[in-house]
Amino acid sequence: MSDTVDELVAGLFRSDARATARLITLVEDEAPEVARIQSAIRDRVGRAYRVGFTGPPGAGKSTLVAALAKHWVNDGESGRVARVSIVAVDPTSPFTGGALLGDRVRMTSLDPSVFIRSMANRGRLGGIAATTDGVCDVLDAYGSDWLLVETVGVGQSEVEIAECADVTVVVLTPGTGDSVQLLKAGLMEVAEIVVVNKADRPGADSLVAEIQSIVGMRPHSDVPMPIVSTVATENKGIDELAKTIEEYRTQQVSRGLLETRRKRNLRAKIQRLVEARLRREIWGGKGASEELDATVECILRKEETPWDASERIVKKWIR
Ligand SMILES: Nc1nc2c(ncn2[C@@H]2O[C@H](COP(=O)(O)OP(=O)(O)OP(=O)(O)O)[C@@H](O)[C@H]2O)c(=O)[nH]1
Ligand SMILES: [Mg+2]
Repeated sequence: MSDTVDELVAGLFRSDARATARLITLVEDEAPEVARIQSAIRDRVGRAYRVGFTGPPGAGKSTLVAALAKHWVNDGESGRVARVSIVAVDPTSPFTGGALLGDRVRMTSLDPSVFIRSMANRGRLGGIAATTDGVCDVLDAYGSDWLLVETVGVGQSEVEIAECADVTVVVLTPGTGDSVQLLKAGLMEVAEIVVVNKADRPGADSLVAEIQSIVGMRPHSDVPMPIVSTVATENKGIDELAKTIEEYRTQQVSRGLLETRRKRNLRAKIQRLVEARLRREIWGGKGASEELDATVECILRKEETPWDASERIVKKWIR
């Protein structure tokens, strides 16, 4: 017989990795037990510091995150070994199964006190952010000090992931040409710390200079944005990056900004969940698809405009 949610949560609180993994699977699968899990763990959520990492494919995010995890595990604050959890979100198509496996393999060589979870961004009703957030909550209750969330930043996903994090680190690389474009396009919106990884490659210094000039043009650039150069494969710059993140957290806590940030994240989370629920109600119900088809025909026959159709459908739900 399979374990009940209560048994699994008891296991989670004992930091049992197997129970934790099972709970994460339930959250990932958006199982009916999710509501129960959330209320069972809520008192233990909020202690972990959540660091989001985003950037173009292949920038070295996984390598960097693994190096940081090692750093924090070995260099635990207050003499105690820190517990680090990693969530790698793969927002690309199912064809990247190989890359996902690559991540798992590359990271399993880490310390056993590092909990790693890869998840694919497929068919999430509530969107990737809601699921990631739920998984992070479980890992928070597990007792993580550091929660590192990696996602490829190529579109909207990085904005959503930023809403799950206490701080967002954007990872760029020299020599590819797309880094500066991405930064201008949207990554800048979420960047709080920038990493120039693969600094062993030509063009690292000029990339730093370019980033500095872009950062300087931000409308609210009252605080300078930290830019850290790293060579993740050689463990270079990892100590400095860890220190930068720690200082960022200290600043956030002492200025009351962490609380503000978490409130803002929570607002976004509630909105996302409500919207997902409404989408399910409206389009997931019986006959919804047929009604949509019929509406299309009506519009094509010029009997209704798309605007009128949307009004009619919305009015069915808002009374
Ligand atoms: N030269 C050099 N190579 C690096 C560095 N960091 C990572 N790499 C290599 O870059 C490749 C991609 O690294 P990953 O860590 O998988 O990059 P990623 O950003 O996680 O990739 P995706 O998750 O697929 O987007 C690997 O072959 C790494 O060994 C670095 O600092 N210098
Ligand atoms: Mg990766």
